[in-house]
Amino acid sequence: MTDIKAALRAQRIETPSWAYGNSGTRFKVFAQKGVPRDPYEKLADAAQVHAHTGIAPTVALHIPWDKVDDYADLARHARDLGVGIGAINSNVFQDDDYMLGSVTHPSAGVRRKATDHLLECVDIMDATGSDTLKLWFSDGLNYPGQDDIRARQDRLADSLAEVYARLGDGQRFLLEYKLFEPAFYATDVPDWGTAYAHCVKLGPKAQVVVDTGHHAPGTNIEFIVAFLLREGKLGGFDFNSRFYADDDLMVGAADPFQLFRIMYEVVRGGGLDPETGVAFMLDQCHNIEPKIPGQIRSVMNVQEATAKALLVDREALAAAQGEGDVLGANAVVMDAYNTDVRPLLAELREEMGLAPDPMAAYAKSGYFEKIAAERVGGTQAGWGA
Ligand code: LRH
Ligand code: MN
Ligand code: MN
Repeated sequence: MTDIKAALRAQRIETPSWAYGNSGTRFKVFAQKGVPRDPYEKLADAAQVHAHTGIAPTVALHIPWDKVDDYADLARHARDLGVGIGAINSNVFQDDDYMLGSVTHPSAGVRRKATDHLLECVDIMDATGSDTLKLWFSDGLNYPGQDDIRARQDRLADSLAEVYARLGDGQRFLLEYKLFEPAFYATDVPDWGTAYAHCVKLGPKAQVVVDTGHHAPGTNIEFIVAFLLREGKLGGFDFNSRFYADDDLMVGAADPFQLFRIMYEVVRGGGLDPETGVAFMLDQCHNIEPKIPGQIRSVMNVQEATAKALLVDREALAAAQGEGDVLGANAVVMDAYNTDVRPLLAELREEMGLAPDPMAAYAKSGYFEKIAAERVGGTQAGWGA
């Protein structure tokens, strides 16, 4: 149990700046009280999540949603709040120029603009001390024949190579794949295989990020995780839940069993060891639920799944597997999944000097009442407008 607690204490879960701003669907963005008016206030809210969970010490930025004049100053502000800047997320999808793509666009001028933005994101990594650039491309096609699928792969490879060459020591990029949306016929980085192939060609500073919402229904995500981890190419996760498409709901809400299975493969592959660099990031939007508690709940959901994964009796499992004991092996896994880990986590938090129930502690803290009174005219997260 001491080992399990040590592993849980060492786990780090990164929250996204865009989870704190107003968001919605393409039908409606619902404004909530007290939402941040600028990136500085988003960091203050993220610091609350860390204060109550103890395991969320970094915040991902999204450029230009989190554009500021002085990024070093933003990083200093984060440090003052007890948090740090995590992954820098690029945005080459919210400009009229990108209607037909960004780095895969048929026009060299648009491709230049997109790649320049990615390079600017590396400058921001330098200024903030972030070690991770996250690349997601909305590039794709709506109709057969619209553009040359193969040429678009060449253009993608050229841009990635340029960005890769710009990375400094200790910096990396994570390439995110997504099955569909906004493109409906063909996406240029649609799956882990495409992302993996580009990353392998580039080298060790390029890895794949698995956004749990970016797969076809029924996809065995834990298999992808096991495979990428084995190859040293699992850069991290964008955690969220989906029922139908890229729903961006709270991780572990739709399918806690899937989250457990994913976390078991992480544990099995050694991915909880910080040395492996596997980043546990949330990529969610809280459209109808309050944002800070939504993030706290999500961090707790990942932590619960991790605790259950750590509880799997690996020796008993290996023995059952070795004997071909199908039901016995399955029972070992299900025993861990069916364990209520909440008392263990409450105990751990008390050992860490935290309140045992982060949701209740936040509700009691008065922080929401304070920001609701102080902040007027909070900004939109940038997503879902
Ligand atoms: C789009 C997306 C992607 C990015 C995020 C900002 O699907 O969810 O996962 O990481 O927007
Ligand atoms: Mn994502
Ligand atoms: Mn997404």
